[in-house]
Amino acid sequence: LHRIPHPPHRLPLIGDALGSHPRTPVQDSMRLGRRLGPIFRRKAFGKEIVFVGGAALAADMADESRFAKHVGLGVANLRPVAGDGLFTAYNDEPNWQLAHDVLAPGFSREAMAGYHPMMLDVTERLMDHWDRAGAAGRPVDVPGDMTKLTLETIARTGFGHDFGSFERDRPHPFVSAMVGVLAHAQRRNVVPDQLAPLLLRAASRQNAVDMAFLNDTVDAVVRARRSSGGGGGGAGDLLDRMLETARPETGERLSATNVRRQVLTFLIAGHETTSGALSFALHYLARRPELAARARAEVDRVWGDTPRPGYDQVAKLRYVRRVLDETLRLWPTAPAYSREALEDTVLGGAHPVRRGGWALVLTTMLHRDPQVWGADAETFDPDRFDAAAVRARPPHTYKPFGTGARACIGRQFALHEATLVLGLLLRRYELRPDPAYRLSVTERLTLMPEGLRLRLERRSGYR
Ligand code: MNH
Repeated sequence: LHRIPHPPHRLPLIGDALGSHPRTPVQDSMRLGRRLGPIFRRKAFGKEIVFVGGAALAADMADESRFAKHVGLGVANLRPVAGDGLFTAYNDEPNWQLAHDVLAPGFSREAMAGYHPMMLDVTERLMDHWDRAGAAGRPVDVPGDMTKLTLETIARTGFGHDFGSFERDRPHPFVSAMVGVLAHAQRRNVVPDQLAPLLLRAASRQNAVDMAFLNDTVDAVVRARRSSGGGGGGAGDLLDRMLETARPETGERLSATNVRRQVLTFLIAGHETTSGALSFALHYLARRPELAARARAEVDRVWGDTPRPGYDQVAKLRYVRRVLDETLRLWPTAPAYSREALEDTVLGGAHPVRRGGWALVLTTMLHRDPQVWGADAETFDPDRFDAAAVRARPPHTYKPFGTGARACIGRQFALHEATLVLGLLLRRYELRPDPAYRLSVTERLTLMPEGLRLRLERRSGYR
């Protein structure tokens, strides 16, 4: 450990905590990483965390024969609410493999094609809402509206449930409770365990209320399905799979408690990060009209004015997809993941790690490593993802969806949804940024552009 740099002025007890803010741990760590290099450590109140932001080291940690997902920090802090659900399960918990096997077919091509019309319906709801704002000359609240959109999408496609987000002026209470729980889990990382009961007493009480609300919401969704006798939309959605799929060899099914945790996991993991990705993408497109024009020209060329582009039409938007890839490079909305050593090993040929030892991969820094991305790594440039450029890059340098067996199960879902939505929005609107806006990133385990508002102009003659 002594060979890994840390900030120079370490104080007793609070360690390296000075100069960092509990609300911006990722951005503070990025600042440190720029000073301290590809691997560094931060200590506060006796807890020391090793951060990896260099591409070579992150690639070494992607070796599944020596490293695996570590359930720590923010992920571990979500265990009280998400338990052994897919995202928060320990690698050796039997419910991980069982739920993975039961749910993976829910993300197949065929399943996705079944979700596609519902994704279109939800985007049309958003566009009604945006048409009204545009006509009245009112700016739209981008992260707020992207959250409505992505929450409705996962709720309807996965669970046959309608939160009615677009009929509300304020966020659905499910979203407020979720934001509370995520922010609390982040907060617990920076408050020492011994002081948590004291410092976070009121916050813990609120957290318990939020958790109860999330569970009640989920229970109502499951109850409705059980009493309607299953068959949400008839297609066999995620909830049907959770309730009805049995392991062929053993007949084993997910327990009622586990179903509750999976539903909650998917309702949260299935919308929060996609909402951030869409919001950051719209920020960059509004700021860079020449890039928006290029993306829009592609949509016009590929879709024409087909009112409802089909499932297969979405993957044809290659440039729109690159805009998303580049957005998730600069702002991977799940900004870090942890990896632990399966056996005693040496990281990057230089840093001995004991079995069980772990480090946090800071994806935001990995994605800006100048060795891989060049001296202009901080610049938004979708052409970094054209086919030739991708082929020329070493493997394991781009990880917005994590890595290995525990990588994101919803990746195709998120990319399909986000490409479809961006395509529809670009085709219909010109995006006008507020010239005074400066990107401000808020952290609640995930990343989101704070206070982003855009004005819209309907393009004449287009859908
Ligand atoms: Mn998703 C795991 C990022 C969209 C459901 N997701 C992960 C991980 C990352 C991630 C990173 C790995 C975390 C870790 O190693 O600890 N996910 C994203 C991003 C988007 C996203 C950036 C959108 C953009 N995720 C989605 C969607 C769904 C989803 C959409 C569901 C519909 N994600 C999951 C689940 C896991 C996961 C479930 C846990 C998978 C597992 O451990 O088996």
